[in-house]
Amino acid sequence: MTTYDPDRPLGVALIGYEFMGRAHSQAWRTVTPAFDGPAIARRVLVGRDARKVQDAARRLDWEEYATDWHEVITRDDVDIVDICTPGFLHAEIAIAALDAGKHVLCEKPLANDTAQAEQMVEAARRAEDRGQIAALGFNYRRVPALALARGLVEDGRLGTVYQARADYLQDWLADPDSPMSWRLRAETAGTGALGDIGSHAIDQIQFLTGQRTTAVRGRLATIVPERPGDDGREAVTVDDAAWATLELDGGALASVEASRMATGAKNELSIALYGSKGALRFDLESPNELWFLDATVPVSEQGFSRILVTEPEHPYLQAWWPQGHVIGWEHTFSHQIHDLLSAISGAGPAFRPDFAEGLALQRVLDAVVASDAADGVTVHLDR
Ligand code: SOE
Repeated sequence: MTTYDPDRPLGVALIGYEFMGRAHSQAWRTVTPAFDGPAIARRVLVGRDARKVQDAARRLDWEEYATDWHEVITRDDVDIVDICTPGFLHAEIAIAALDAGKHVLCEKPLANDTAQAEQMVEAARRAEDRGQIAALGFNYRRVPALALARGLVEDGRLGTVYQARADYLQDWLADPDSPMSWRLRAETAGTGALGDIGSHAIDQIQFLTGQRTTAVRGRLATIVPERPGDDGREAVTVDDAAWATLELDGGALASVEASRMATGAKNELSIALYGSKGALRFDLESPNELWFLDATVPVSEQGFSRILVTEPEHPYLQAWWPQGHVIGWEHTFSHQIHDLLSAISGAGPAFRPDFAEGLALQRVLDAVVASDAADGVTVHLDR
């Protein structure tokens, strides 16, 4: 089991070097110059294709590369295993790494189905008893504007939250000739827009309101049923778009929309919260801005005001540049790693979300699928 020794750098192994692997690599590189915290060593980048992973390790600045994650997770000089693979590999790697005594950071969603997620939570419980951390990477919790929004809700500035909305819209599948990939196959991705980006939207609703989902109605659509594959047209086996309404345990109602076919929307996570004392709005395409309406002032003076979330007083901003010098998407991953390292060293709070929260979210995703299969009926979740 790995125990934290401030005199020894924490060794990191990253599994996966595509889009998310690159984003995490960037964060492992930038976290130390930006934040105080434990020293780290970017030991090894892992991928199946030797030539590609060797090239990626050089470009992304890892000490070594490897093609077999089984060997890497038992290395004595590796303390943290960061999993950026497609979802169908999360469970096997995370469970093995936790059982080998390592801290684990796993990209969202936790798994491709609830059964896998449950096994991961069991492994996490065993590991947590030994002092290890099993962290789940929902990076948008670390957008400073959204962390600020959470703080405003917690401080009661919205009063009772009546309703919430989160839409995550992308358009990279709007062209019906966009090719097949692992993200479009159920056996590798689980679900489509629902799990990939709808999961962020649902996580934000639960994170920002501090409420849990108790009931779900959902619809899924595969708008383009076949796309170009290696051998001609191949069936798409996941959703292109998903819709859900959520009932939350604090009484709020929420709506969620996720689409990869929303023409013109590049990476639009737009969120709104409406409460008895105020309202909030956020759009990821303007990530440094949070819009707040204080409904406790006279109606004649009410209006949404734009908070430029770049002050050193704002969450995570002290680590970066002087006020007004905006930060972006990639920084959310540095914040995530900073929080993980703080939890490991004991300098900060326990890392959230953990695997148990990932399982709870997986149950919401499964409920959307079950509701869609039953023509949109309400699916209730156990508390
Ligand atoms: C692809 O749709 C994707 O990279 C997601 O997998 C990420 O979680 C999201 O942050 C951006 O879009």
